[in-house]
Amino acid sequence: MIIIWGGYFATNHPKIILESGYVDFIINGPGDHAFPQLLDAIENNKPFELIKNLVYLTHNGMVKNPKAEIPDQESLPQLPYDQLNSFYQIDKNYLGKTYLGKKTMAYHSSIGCPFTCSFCAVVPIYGGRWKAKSAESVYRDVKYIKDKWGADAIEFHDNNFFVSEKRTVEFAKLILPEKMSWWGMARIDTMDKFSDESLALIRAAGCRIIFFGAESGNDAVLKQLDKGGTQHGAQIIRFAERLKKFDIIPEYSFVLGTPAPTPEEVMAQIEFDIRFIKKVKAVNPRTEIILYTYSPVATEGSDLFNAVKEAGFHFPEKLEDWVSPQWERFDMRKNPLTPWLKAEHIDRIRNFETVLNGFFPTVADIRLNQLKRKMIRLMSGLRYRTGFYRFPYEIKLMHRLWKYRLPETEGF
Ligand code: B12
Ligand code: SF4
Repeated sequence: MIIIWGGYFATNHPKIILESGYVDFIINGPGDHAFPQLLDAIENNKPFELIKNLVYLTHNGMVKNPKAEIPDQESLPQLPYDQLNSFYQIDKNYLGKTYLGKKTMAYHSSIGCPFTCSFCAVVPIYGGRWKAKSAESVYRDVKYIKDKWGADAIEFHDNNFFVSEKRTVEFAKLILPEKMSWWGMARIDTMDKFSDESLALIRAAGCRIIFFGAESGNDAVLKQLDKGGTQHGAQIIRFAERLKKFDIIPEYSFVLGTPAPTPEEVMAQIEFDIRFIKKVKAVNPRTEIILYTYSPVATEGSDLFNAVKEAGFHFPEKLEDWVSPQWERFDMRKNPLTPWLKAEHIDRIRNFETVLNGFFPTVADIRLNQLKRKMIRLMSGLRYRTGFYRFPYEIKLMHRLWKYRLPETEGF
C-alpha cells in the first residue's frame, strides 16, 4: 500500500515523516494539482521529478521538488456539494448550529496569506503568497448553498479573508440582501486602513465578528514575531474601540510565552500582556480574547526561529514521538515544551484565562443563558479586579456544571 500525506504538519516536518518508513510521499503545500498528478504517475509509472510540490525519498536522501505557483482559485472547479450530500446530508448533518446561525457553512474564499509572520505555520507552506476567488464567485457559491440547502451563516476559513478592501466591499454589497451572518479572519493593521463606509457596509451585510491576530500589546514582541511592521500596541486598543462604533465584535488572539533571556523577563512579558488585555476589555468589553502559548513552527531562517533553537528547543526526532501526550499538547498549543517557559508561566496564563473567560463569558456561547452568565461573572469579578488568579477551582466547577464554551480548548 502506498501512503501519501499532505497538509500543515506534513509540509512542515517532511524529513522525520519520510524517514519513519510509514509514509511514501508528501505533498508540500497545495495538493489540488500535485495529488492527481502523483496518482497518475504511480498508476502509469511516470517519473516523479516533474511533479511540483512533491517530497519523497530516494537512495540519495530526501528530494524536494520545486514549489508550484499557488493555483488560480478562479480556475478550480466548483466543489462537488451534490456528491457530498449523497453520503452526508448537507442540510441535516453538515451545516452546523453556531452563534452565527442555525445552519452555518464553512467556506474558503482564498488561499495563503501575503504576510510572513515568523511564528505562523502558514508561512512555510505559502511563503507570503495569497490568491483569492473573486467576490462574484464567492457570492455565487454561498447563494447556491443557501438556496439549495438553507445555509443562513458563513464561517470564512481563509487565513486572511480581508486582505483586499475592494474585494470585501464588493462581496458585502452582493451578500447584503441575503441577510446571512458571517465571520472571517483578518489583520488589525490591514483593516484599520478600511474606510468607515466600508466597515459600516461590512456590518450591514451581516459580518458580526472578525478574528484578528493581535498577538501582543508590546511593540518589541510584535517586532520579534515579525508581524509585518505596521501593527502596534496603541493601534490594537484604538481599533477595538473603533469597531465598537460599528457593532462588529473583534475576536483578538494573543500569543503569550515568547522567548526572553531570563524567566523573570518571560514572566514580565506575560504580565504586560495580561494588563494589556484588560485595557482592551476596558475600551471594548465585547472583545473576545483567545490566548495561545507560543509553540514554535519550523520557519527556517527567521530570527525568531533562530532564537528558539539557540534557547535549546528542538522538534522530536522520530515521528512516533509526535503522538506522545506531551507533543500532542504542544501541537494543540497547550504546553509548548519550550525551554524558557516554566510551569509558573503556564499556570499564570491558564489561570488568568479561566478568570477572564469567567468574568467575560464568550459571546459565541450558545449554551449559556443570561442568568448563568451573570452568576459566572459575579463569581469571577473579585479575582479579575484584584489580579488574584491562582487556583480558580470555583470557576472551573461552574464550567463542569454548565459546560460553557471555552475558546482556549475549543478553538475559534
Ligand atoms: C478550520 C480550521 C480549524 C477547525 C477544524 C474544523 C474541522 N472539522 O475540520 C477547528 C476550529 C476545529 C480548528 C482547530 C484547531 N486548529 Co485549526 N485551522 C482551521 C483552518 C482555518 C482551515 C483548515 C482547512 O480546512 N483548510 C481547507 C483545506 C482544503 O486547506 P489545507 O488544509 O491548506 O489543504 C491544502 C493543502 O495543505 C493540501 N493538503 C491538505 N491535506 C492534504 C492531504 C493529502 C493526502 C494531500 C495530498 C494534500 C493535502 O491540499 C489542500 C488543498 O490545496 C486553518 C487555517 C487555514 N486557513 O488553512 C487552521 C489551522 C490548520 N489550525 C491550526 C491550529 C493551531 C489549530 C488548533 C491547534 C488551535 C487550538 N489550540 O485550538 C486546533 C487543533 C484541532 C485539532 N483537534 O487538531 C493551525 C495549524 C498550525 C500547524 N499545524 O502548525 C492553522 C494553520 C491556523 C494557524 N494559522 O495557526 N482548526
Ligand atoms: S497575517 Fe496571520 S495568517 Fe498571515 S502570516 Fe501573519 S499570522 Fe499568519
